[in-house]
Amino acid sequence: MDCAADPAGLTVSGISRERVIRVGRDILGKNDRIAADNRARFLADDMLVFNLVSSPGAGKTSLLVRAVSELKQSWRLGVIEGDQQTSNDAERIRATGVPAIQINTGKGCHLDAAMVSEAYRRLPSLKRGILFIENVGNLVCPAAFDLGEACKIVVLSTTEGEDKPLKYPEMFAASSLMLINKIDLARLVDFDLSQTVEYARRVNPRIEVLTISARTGEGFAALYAWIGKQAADQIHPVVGAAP
Ligand SMILES: Nc1nc2c(ncn2[C@@H]2O[C@H](COP(=O)(O)OP(=O)(O)OP(=O)(O)O)[C@@H](O)[C@H]2O)c(=O)[nH]1
Ligand SMILES: [Mg+2]
Ligand SMILES: [Zn+2]
Repeated sequence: MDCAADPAGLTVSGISRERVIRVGRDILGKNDRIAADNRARFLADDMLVFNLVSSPGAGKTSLLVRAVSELKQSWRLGVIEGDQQTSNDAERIRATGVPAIQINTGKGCHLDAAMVSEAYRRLPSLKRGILFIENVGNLVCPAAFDLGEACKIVVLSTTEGEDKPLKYPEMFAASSLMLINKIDLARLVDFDLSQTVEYARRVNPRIEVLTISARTGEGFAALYAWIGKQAADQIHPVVGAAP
């Protein structure tokens, strides 16, 4: 059993359902304790931390490359990248001059709080800055693993179809912001924006929504304003006002 995100829903042949549930709960309980430690650490360091989640290829790294290139003028930034294999994504971030730590989860399908704790220790001091965590591309179990973040941002691209919030409700229910990426392709794929927003609000009435294109930069000013709003209560910009 690799992923214990929903122990009540798991079955493993040869092992009683009760034991599967108990093991799953133990894993999540341990994760929650480490996540609480991470959260305390981030608070002590005045850090604003976002956990980016999506299906593979929705555009998390592309939007982060654009965002950190622009936000680095005003904020101390760091990125933790999670993938099963390769350090491609961390290298894409480092090319912007922003520090990035790659975590390879191997057979694992999500980041957990212990992995983030270890990676955060390896980053340079980011006090009063912003840490972006790019989770493994997976719309299922990253929803259940708290990393100590301020909030989750779910990225949904226009090419994935409108019904993803209904099919993977846990992720959309756990997220504060839905970024609809690849809006430059919306017309090409007959993407129905209002239908997607309606589905997302059905599982999470409070979810905020922004449309962006990591390719063209459309919508990024609004994204930076949203980040600035989150930061206003928690931390102070390193240089001048938040963008
Ligand atoms: N047209 C278009 N393509 C995009 C956009 N954002 C990302 N892409 C493309 O989508 C593909 C996947 O982008 P990534 O940024 O690697 O996606 P990801 O979510 O980081 O992928 P994983 O880390 O593998 O889960 C790449 O070919 C990008 O060039 C966008 O806004 N518009
Ligand atoms: Mg990526
Ligand atoms: Zn998993």
